[in-house]
Amino acid sequence: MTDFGMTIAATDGAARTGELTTARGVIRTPAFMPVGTAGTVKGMYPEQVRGLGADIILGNTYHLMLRPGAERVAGLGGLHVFSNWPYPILTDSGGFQVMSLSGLRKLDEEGVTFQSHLDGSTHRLTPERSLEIQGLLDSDIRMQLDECVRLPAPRQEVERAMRMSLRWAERSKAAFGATKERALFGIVQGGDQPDLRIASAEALADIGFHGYAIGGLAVGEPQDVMLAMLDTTVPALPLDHPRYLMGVGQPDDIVEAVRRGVDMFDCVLPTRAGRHGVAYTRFGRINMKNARHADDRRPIDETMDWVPARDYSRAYLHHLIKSGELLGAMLLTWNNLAYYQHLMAGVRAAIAAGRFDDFVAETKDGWARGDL
Ligand code: PRF
Repeated sequence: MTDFGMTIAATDGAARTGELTTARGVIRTPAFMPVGTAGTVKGMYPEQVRGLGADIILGNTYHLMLRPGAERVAGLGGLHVFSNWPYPILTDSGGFQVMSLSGLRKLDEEGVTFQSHLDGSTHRLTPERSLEIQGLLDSDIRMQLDECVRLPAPRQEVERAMRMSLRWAERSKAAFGATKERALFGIVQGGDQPDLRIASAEALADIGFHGYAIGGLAVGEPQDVMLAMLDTTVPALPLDHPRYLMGVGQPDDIVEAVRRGVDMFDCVLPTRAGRHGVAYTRFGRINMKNARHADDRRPIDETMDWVPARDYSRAYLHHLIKSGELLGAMLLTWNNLAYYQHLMAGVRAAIAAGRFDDFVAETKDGWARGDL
């Protein structure tokens, strides 16, 4: 397995900033990947997502295999052509979505059989089939199939899932084979058990991957437990490979994970919260559904250089969201993704300038100030 070209330009404590080079483009790290579950970042034009500074987006094996089908996407030229996003795409392997979305499921050593959340039809994922699907989609970064356990869970259950995920990691690497110009990431599991986390990270590093994801967090545990797991896991991972914290998170989770050495993130929060009327801002989250906005002529934040924060009144956004209008969801999604990318740009610049801790303190002061 060749190196995947991660360069680290600067470090500040455990935080790092640099670049990850893929065949379809460079990813500036720390990076936030907007979630494009079904081949679309919901409510956003691809050009617009790119314009906000996203170097990479995420797609889902689980959704795309069910609809429109991986073989169909391959026949149509792959996910990049199909969705008009010619830049890097990371695909998740499906294990987590099977756990969180599908109906009846049966897990065995070989893989997982589950019922589609769309029509109840039966499907099967194995490490080999997941990698085959990710190959048909032709994603740039592919994830091993893993088993993620919701917390809290008994230690023996966490350990069983972690050990099976390691065996699936081996099989995923064999299935990925000698694929050129694409990357495969392993996924650390181990729940809230520090020794299991370290064992998982070390075993994955021995197998050898282009990058290492930290899975099984933000699944019901408090933030201090998640951060403690990062404190123990990250130092057990290779220094010169990207680290990706899956499905995280709130802006505050992201900066705290960067402080501990994480390079990549994805989360549905900015897009999902936008559709539900929540705006992310320098002053924390604003619920635009709240009646206090009904007569407020002010924009969300006129100091920001993106249209939805500057050019629309809170009153109008409130009206759109209350009326269930598409434009309300679109404008708030746009604002939220713009805020997340703005935050990541600030994070990268602060690390490069050696002032990451100050940046985090200032940023948190803003969030704590709240909306006026
Ligand atoms: N595994 C995979 N995808 C994920 C997770 C995981 O543990 C999580 C947990 N936060 C989000 N997405 N494959």
